[in-house]
Amino acid sequence: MLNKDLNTRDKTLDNLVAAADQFKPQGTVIDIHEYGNGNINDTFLATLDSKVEKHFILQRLNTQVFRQPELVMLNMRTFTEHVRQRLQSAPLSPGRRWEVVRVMLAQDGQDHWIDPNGSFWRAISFIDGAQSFDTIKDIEHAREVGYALGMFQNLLSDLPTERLADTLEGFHITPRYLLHYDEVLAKKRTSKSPEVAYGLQFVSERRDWAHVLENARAKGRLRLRPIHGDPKVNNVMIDTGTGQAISIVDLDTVKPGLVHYDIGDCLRSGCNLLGEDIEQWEMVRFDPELCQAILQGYLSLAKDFLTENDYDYLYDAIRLIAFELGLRFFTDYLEGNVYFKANHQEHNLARALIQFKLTESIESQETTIRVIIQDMR
Ligand code: GN1
Ligand code: MG
Repeated sequence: MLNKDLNTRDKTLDNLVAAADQFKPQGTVIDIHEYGNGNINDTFLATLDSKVEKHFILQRLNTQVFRQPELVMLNMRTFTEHVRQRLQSAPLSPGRRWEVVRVMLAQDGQDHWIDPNGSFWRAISFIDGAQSFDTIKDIEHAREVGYALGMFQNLLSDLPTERLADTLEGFHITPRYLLHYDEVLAKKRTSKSPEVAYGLQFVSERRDWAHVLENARAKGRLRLRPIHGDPKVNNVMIDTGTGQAISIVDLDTVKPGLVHYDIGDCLRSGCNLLGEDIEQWEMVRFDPELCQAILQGYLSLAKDFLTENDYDYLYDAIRLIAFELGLRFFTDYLEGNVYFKANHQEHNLARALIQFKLTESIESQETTIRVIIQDMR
């Protein structure tokens, strides 16, 4: 039994090294281990015995989620090229640096490698001298997280949306998640634990309002732009020396969308100091001071491209993306954990309750949050 385990582990390691070898720039891979805590893809940090480039990020894409991984790579290359050119032509304010990751090519010149089992691998350059955090450390960090999102969207603001493929249809379109939720419920006889009953009730009380952003888009009040799609706190890289934000990583969901999805996602993640994976879900709350700091950082750049209508929907965006993520986790729990990686059977239920609690906290502070937004217009 032990031998069999060891064999399987060796095999996995062999596979990893084989994948890393496809992309390694120079030198030999001397270490490779799991990295970060993504809910979808498998991410590894590879270390080389080279002085030029010591590390790179190796990822196995989840092709159940990203059905057309080649398009994800195409978007990533379009985006990184665009930003590199923008940074060359319009320098940043003094004392600021901004990094864009590089998509690394495999030995055959492609931007990915498909292994003999059909797994889709890609490699991305590693940003040195920076780190990310799962939760916000202090007000300064909050401002930097907001700044990073403003910078990111600003760098993309002149890229026509037609240049980006829709790599994840329905992503952040809340009514689509509701449709799927209804389908899952229709197929399933749910055991009514108190937590499940709370979730069902929670969703049913908010389902009409959940169309708010898509209705505004349909009426032409909000328009599509290139967005990040997943700007949560731990995707913002902070320079270890200066404490300044220098990049946003995880570019799989860069595609056309509403900037509101990004703002909502950044705030639901940044203003929840307990994080999105804790046991005491009842303690979760939305911190308005952090909200103010993140928005200050964000608007220092975004004020140049946001419209009056955009401001009108900021509060709804904050409330909606927390609700939507709760709905997505809850649906996945009901469906048997088919989308998000789960460490145990109830993991996605626990995650859902955290986001629902956060939504409640946002709702209970609506006036305060609206005043914060109003004061920054
Ligand atoms: C997923 O895998 P990760 O952690 O980068 C998800 C996001 C969620 C996030 C919640 C493609 O992102 O939408 O906000 O989990 N990504 C996708 O932690 O669904
Ligand atoms: Mg992601």
